[in-house]
Amino acid sequence: MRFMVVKPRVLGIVLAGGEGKRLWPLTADRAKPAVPFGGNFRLIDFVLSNLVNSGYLRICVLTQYKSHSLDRHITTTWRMSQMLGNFVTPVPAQQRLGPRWYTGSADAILQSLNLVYDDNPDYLVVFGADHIYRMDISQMVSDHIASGAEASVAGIRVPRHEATAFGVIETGDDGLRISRFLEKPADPPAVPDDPDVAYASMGNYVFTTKALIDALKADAADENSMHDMGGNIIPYFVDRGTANVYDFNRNQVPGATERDAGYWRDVGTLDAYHDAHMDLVSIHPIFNLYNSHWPIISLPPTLPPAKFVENGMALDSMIGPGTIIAGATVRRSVVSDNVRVQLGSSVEGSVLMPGVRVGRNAIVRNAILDKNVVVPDGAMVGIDLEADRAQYTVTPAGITVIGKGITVNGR
Ligand code: ADQ
Repeated sequence: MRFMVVKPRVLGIVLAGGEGKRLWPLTADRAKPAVPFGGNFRLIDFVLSNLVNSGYLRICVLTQYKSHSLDRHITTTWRMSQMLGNFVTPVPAQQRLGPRWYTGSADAILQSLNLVYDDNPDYLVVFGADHIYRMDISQMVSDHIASGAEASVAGIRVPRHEATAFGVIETGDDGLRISRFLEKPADPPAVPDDPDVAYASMGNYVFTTKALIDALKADAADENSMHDMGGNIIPYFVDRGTANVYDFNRNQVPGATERDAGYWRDVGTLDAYHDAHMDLVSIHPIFNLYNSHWPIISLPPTLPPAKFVENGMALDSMIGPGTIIAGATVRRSVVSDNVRVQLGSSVEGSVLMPGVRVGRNAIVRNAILDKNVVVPDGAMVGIDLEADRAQYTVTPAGITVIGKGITVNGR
């Protein structure tokens, strides 16, 4: 007798409506998931690549805040074959349940349930859009199905002092069933075997469809709810005793190196964003963008290769197409496409987005320069932090961040 293996029907929902206040000024006129990352990607490309590489080709991206560049990016980069029934579709807030924007991430899904009814999936994969990582999501879905849980939460061990920014998970004796879930606790509980480590939610969930619909409806009727996935919906399933953790450590992605297996970064702050870039350029990269077995997908610009003239050079750096380094030195930096760095200048420990212009004899150190920033001849960024702070953003770790299109004051 032959058995037919019926693949479960899965719909991906990417929560991409976050404002990303802590990434200001990079989010001054774009949603956080649209913030450029790693030369020619945007943050959202990581979760979308993970979904697509995992075989999930039906994806709704829920947008809200300043969503124009995000919409444009999704429709130009992530167009899929509708004929095969595959899609990545940006779904803006539509006030389907009355004249209100999304009040929280759970409300975003509640207001978009028409998409779920239309697609009729068995399982919903609900993922955030703000993280740098590789993950085979089908392994988490398989575990979810085998466990019989209604909700599964991806969990990762993080230093306990960082866990105040996350949902923190405690499990029962089996290490699987979530016994307590605390959203952004002031004093995060440690894991049993290490007082300095907490078990954090990655903000990535798998739900059995009907169970999530019931939970969202119950939540909508609760006047005291913030309508937040981490704050309300996951605790609802924990109270019912039907929420499991999926340990990210168990996830295996083809082509991962010993160094970058298990890599996951929440780039919620400018310092975390800068650090994650430095992870890319270290000699043995802590996160390897060059793993072609699990590609991070984007649409490369149609530009000629990067060019180095007049002894211009770049060391321990990534340089995008269309960029010209002329008689200048770039070190430990991620330089995007269509950038110019002129004679006698030095760029170090920095992230330069598309279209940045660095004139002659200028210095850019430990900085993030958003699109089309101009650093005139002789100007200095990241040298006198007090002077930088008076005009731009300087992070707690001393990174100078200059917003889109600004011309830096010359000397
Ligand atoms: P946060 O990231 O702080 O914590 P949130 O701001 O809700 O939670 O963002 C989660 C995702 O939802 C992001 O991708 C964001 O863009 C999106 N989002 C936020 N508001 C939205 C809205 N109104 N409409 C659509 N999308 C929206 C969450 C969890 C924690 C977990 C961390 C991991 O709540 O438990 O530890 O993620 O980073």
